[in-house]
Amino acid sequence: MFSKILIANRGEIALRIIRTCKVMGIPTVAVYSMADEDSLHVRFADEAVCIGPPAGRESYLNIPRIIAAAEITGADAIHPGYGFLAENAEFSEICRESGIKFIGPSPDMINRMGNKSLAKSTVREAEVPTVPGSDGVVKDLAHAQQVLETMDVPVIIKASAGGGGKGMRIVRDRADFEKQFRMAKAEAESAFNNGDLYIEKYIEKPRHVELQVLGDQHGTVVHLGERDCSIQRRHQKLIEESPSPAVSPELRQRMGDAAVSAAKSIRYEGAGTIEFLLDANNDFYFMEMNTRIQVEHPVTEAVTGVDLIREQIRAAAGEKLPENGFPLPEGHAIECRINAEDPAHDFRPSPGRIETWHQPSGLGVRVDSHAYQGYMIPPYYDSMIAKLIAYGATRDEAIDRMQQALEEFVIEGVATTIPFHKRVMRHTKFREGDFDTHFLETFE
Ligand code: MV4
Repeated sequence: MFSKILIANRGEIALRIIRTCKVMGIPTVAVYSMADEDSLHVRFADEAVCIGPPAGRESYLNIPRIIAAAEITGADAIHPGYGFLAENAEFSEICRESGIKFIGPSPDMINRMGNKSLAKSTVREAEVPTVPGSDGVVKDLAHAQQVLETMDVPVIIKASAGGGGKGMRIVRDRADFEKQFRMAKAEAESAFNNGDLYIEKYIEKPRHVELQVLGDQHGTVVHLGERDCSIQRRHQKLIEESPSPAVSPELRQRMGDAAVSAAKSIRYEGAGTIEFLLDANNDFYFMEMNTRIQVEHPVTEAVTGVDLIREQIRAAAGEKLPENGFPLPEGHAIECRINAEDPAHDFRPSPGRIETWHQPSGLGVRVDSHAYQGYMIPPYYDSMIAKLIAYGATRDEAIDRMQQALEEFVIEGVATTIPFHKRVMRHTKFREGDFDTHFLETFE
């Protein structure tokens, strides 16, 4: 096992990782920017190193400074959390060259899944369902038009180097295709320095259902059920739950098998997520693989009782997944992301000082947060200040507990997404589990 872990992140996830390290008896090193001197992760870690000015690229994205902090403190492993360097193949490589274990996948695995077109062909070989469309990237406009001839509209043009919704173009009218293709190409070239595009049939009103997987260094891969992340706005998830109200035991079996095949196709190690689109006919298609721990991992923890950060650390240290697998998921969990954003004004960021902070508690209630009364929310990073997770025996019980917890949560001084979440929890369609990725576009 590792003798000391450096956490290359900030905020709630840094705190979350420190907690598990403490439970495992592993000393921790926090790194922090000059904007985060008063952040809880700095106080809760055994040691802390300031790595630079507030801007991400000078601190949490600055590879030489993070490696130097690990070397100075004698850390033998780095946990990257999510965002920042978590899916940076070069960072994984530099850790390896520096003799520091990156708690996450190899550079190869990150590269393969980071290229969305390559990821799709890789899992397709492993018999994972993928959306019909071009077989890999289209080499130019003429090739793209040839592919289009064989398809029905609407289609979607995607950037190989994109992901998370960046650089996508929907084409409903064939006459618009050429223009959209050129624009997508220019956008991909400037945003990602890579103009590779591929084409898919556009799935109307899908649900976003993702499978949590865990792999070890001995070739074993298991899944821990699904999360439904359909409630999102401009590709930012706001509410996630497990299990998905749309997934039957039979569908779960098939999606689980597909997710395990996808991860096995690259001999995946550690925690990963296989994203699927689920259409109105209950057909599912591989979308992307995320090679990191995700923000919404606590809903899976709530229904399985598995500490996913602990499993990441164990896998990175070469330990085997448990012989008898993990307990089957039980009950229902929902997560609401509490962001310092004003839902009454188009979710505009609302940084500043938290004047009042009273967080909820009670049976089946979990709050993951680095914030506290008096905390200054810096304007430099993302706006999430807490994750509120409610668990119950049934979905209705989880929603009732979430509603009660949202009522108890008092945050003053900054606007938050709490009022928005209260409205969603009351919404008939949400209560019925009848929603898709377009739910918020018509939410009133
Ligand atoms: C799609 C799609 C419909 N059809 N692909 C958005 C993010 C990226 N992971 C893929 N995305 C989509 N790909 C086909 N062939 C619809 C989306 C999509 C979406 C997916 C998941 C969650 C929210 C979404 C919101 C808009 C579009």
